[in-house]
Amino acid sequence: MIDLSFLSGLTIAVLGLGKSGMSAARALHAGGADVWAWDDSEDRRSAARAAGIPLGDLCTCNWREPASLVLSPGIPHTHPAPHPVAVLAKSHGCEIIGDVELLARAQRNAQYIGITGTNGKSTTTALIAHILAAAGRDVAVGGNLGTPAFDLVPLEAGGIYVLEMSSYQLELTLSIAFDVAVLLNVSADHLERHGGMAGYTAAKRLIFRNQGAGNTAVVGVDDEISRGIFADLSAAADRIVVPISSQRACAGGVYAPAGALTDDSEGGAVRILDLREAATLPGAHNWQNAAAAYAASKAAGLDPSDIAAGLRSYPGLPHRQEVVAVIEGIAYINDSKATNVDAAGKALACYETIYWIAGGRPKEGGLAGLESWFRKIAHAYLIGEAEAAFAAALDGKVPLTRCGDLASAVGKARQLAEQERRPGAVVLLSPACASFDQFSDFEARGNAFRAIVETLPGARGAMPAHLAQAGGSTLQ
Ligand code: UMA
Repeated sequence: MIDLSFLSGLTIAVLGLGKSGMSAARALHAGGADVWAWDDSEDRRSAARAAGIPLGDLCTCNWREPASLVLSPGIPHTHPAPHPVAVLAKSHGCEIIGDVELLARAQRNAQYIGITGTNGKSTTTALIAHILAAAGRDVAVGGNLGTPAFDLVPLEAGGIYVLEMSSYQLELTLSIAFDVAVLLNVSADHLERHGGMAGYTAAKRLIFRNQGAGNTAVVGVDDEISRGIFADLSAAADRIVVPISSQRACAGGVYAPAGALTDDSEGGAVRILDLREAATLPGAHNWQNAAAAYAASKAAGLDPSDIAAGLRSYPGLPHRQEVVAVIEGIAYINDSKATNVDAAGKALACYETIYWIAGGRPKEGGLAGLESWFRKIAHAYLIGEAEAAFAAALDGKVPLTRCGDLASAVGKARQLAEQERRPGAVVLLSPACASFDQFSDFEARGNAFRAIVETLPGARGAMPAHLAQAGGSTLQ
């Protein structure tokens, strides 16, 4: 456990006893802090009590005592309305911080790589950690990715924390200077929580806060907002700034148009790898992730050849275009994490003949924006609350079957795919919907898909060639 004994004797309030809050409260209690923990849910408070965490009602306590309020990232402290406890803390001058801030104060000798962006940050985080670990570096990976800061191991000097940072977490991380900070892209998300696009962008920008000489900023330049941030950081000239792109060559940067990963960061473009060889990184969105991971790993001191080896051996993340089986030459792909149209479009872009399982609890806008991929869809299998609306949207454009549930959809997709035997066929679960109508979360939905596929008759085969080349266009 990470040692927090430097806080021994201090009163620390902890609000939110989910994953991150429980983990922080435990570490604080073990370190000798006087912990006042609270959660608005009685169930969570009971679980904390059972785990020996001292509770204190933070709405009625004496706010002159706590030195800090450790707030869970999901709890608002500004927009749409601050939690009453955050208001009390602020009015008494008590700092409001998150678990990553505490980690940085506790583990001062470690290095930190932080990754943010609207899309791709989990993959990029996992990819960087994989590349560093495969090259023999001492790494701990977590943050928004799922493992809270205080479930990570303590690292000696030379060890590297690789942390996925959400906009929520960045607002609660005050003093950290990331040795390497990565911003992949910015598009509209979590707007209610940040009071609009300007607030969301400002939160994302915090990944670069406190950086200085010797630190590296890796910045995507494929969207306008990130390009603006890149221009600002470059103009400030107070740190190393590396642009990355999946779309075009960028001077002094790392880029991968058509999957051709190229390093131009040292003056002179050097071809590193054809990313179409990296079967677990299909599509242009993953080529941006790979370019960012390359730039970050190089900034952390790795050789290009070690980074290329790590990119090749990356096993992929569950529920993100995860190939769960190959049966009769047909790949079954679990992309349950695609809970919106944007994410589903990225997966649809990667394959040529798609037996597409979609639906669940629909998001605003339905399937709008996916029209350009309809030509690749051999047949759509619709499930969940979105079934009727998606059927109406696809009617006359894509052959479809209303299936009700996932098991029926997989069964019907398999039957037709095996009957048609079209080249490059994939059965793709990429729902473009939330899962909550039929599952507890996207992971439960993806696990259910995997379980259903694993019961299908037929042996697992080798990765078909069309998957190794997903993303498609010819390397120039
Ligand atoms: N709670 C209150 N009062 C409130 C609201 C919540 O007491 O007004 C309590 C809840 O009862 C619950 C706890 O707060 O017990 C939940 O806290 P939380 O929502 O911060 O969730 P954690 O379980 O601590 O998980 C958090 C991240 N969750 C969010 O940011 C919403 C996880 O990111 C992260 O993996 C985890 O810490 C470990 O670092 C998840 C996420 O959805 C994956 N992130 C968002 C995203 O990716 O879009 C930002």
